[in-house]
Amino acid sequence: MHNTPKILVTCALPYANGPLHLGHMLEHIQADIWVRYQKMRGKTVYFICADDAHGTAIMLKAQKLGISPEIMIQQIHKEHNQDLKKFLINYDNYYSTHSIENLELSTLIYLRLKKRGLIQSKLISQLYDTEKKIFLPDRFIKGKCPKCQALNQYGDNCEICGAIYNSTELIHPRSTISNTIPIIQQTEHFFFNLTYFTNMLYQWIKSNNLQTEIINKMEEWFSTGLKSWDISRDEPYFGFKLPDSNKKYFYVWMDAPIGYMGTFKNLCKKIHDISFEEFWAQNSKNKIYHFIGKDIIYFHILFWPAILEGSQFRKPTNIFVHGHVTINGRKISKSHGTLIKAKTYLSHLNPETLRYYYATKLSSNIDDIDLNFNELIHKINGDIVNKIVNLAARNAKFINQYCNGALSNYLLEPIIYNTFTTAANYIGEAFQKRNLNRATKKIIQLADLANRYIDEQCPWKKQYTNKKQTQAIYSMGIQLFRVIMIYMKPITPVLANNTEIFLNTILTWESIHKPLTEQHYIQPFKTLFTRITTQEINKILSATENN
Ligand code: NOT
Ligand code: ZN
Repeated sequence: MHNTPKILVTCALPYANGPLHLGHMLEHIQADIWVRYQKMRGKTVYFICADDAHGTAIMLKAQKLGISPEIMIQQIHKEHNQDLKKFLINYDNYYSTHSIENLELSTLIYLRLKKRGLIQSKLISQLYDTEKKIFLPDRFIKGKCPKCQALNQYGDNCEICGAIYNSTELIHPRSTISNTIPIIQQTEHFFFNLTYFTNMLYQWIKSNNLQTEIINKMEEWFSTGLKSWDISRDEPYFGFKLPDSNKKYFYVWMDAPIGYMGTFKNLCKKIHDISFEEFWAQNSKNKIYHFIGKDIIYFHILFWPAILEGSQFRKPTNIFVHGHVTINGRKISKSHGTLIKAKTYLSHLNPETLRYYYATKLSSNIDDIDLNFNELIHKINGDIVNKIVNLAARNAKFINQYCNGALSNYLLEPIIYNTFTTAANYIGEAFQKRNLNRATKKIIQLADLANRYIDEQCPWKKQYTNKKQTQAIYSMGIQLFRVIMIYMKPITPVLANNTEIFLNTILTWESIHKPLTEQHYIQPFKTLFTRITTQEINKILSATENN
């Protein structure tokens, strides 16, 4: 056993009530690239995710489809899993929160919290749909804003004036499930005492190197004070029952983060050299990182660490937050025609196009990221096809045709080669810190440099006069291409694998400093990447409109 800490990486758990779309894919791609980079640097990493399978929305969706929620979440799980695989997201386990492991852990955690007096019951008033016989979650209620009188606002906040209120304050509320007027009814709920953890959380956040934007946000929350958190829901509900009540369920947001642990626990059953405790025990030296979007920070930097602390488990090492995706400048929504399914994208374009495109836009800040399809075409055809892959094509031609695939056994331009290898520090740090935009920019600068070098050598004018020299120039081009592809490997793993076949070598980070100069033969060049066309983009967009 060695002592370097192992790493557990998670993405937010997608809801099991609809298909994955390109907004989801940003996070899975960001995390997958980071994980692949860590593995290239010799780290042991476990990468997990799951479907978030509980809650009223999922129950109602299944009802609408006329199937049981169990069947629905199974079908959706299968689809999510397939989409993720096709986008080359390399999960060690893609599981579900509706699992035995999660039930056991949720129960254990709840009982530990209860034993420490951290769970209190309170009577609260909620809107109740008498026709559907269900307490209404805020998003299934619409009414007039109590503050600005705007019509058609949801039960928790007003999209027009920004007011935050209780659904019982809404004027003329209406259930969007049955379209009837709900009544106010009292019910007993269970609350987790978040306030108790105020100091611990403040210290934890301050000492954990979170992104600055997150720290600012959090200061805001602390200044208004942390309140108890309602962790129970009434029946009918799809989820886990509280261990001490026959009629109350865990709120989906309670068992969702515990789903990270449940998924890991399930992985431990499949892989025998890891144990649950070595990651989740309070004294664990291993690292846990959660990749999430900025809409769910509250859950991850307040509730989750408090729940873990309260139940004697370790807290995450860090939370990596990204911004939201907009598509051609617009928010992702079905009504805007911007909800592009992962599957639709996959049926027209190579997944590595999106992986690369997102990489060029991703950084460690939480700004939103616009997916612009013109820019996508431009970047794929300009950077990957014209600059990177073409570098291989133009240099391989002579080597294949006149040298039997043999590269020169020396480096013609060690100084240029050196420029490429010293970039490893900069690019490595950019990967490490999730500044993928910097990494790709540097990679493309190197590709420009390599192409310019080949242009300047103009070897085609000399090729028959001095074959050895020409071979050395073209070999130089191949050597530089190889280094570029090592840097690209976490982003475009299939392109990297095909490059490995073409170059007869494995692209490893350590081999950056070892050019292929010892009697090395390459394979005949085959197309490594195809251009994107506007027709393909139009097909994606029109399939989306007809959704
Ligand atoms: N299903 C949620 C969402 O926003 C994410 C749950 C992430 C897991 O899509 N939990 N926590 N905390
Ligand atoms: Zn309002």
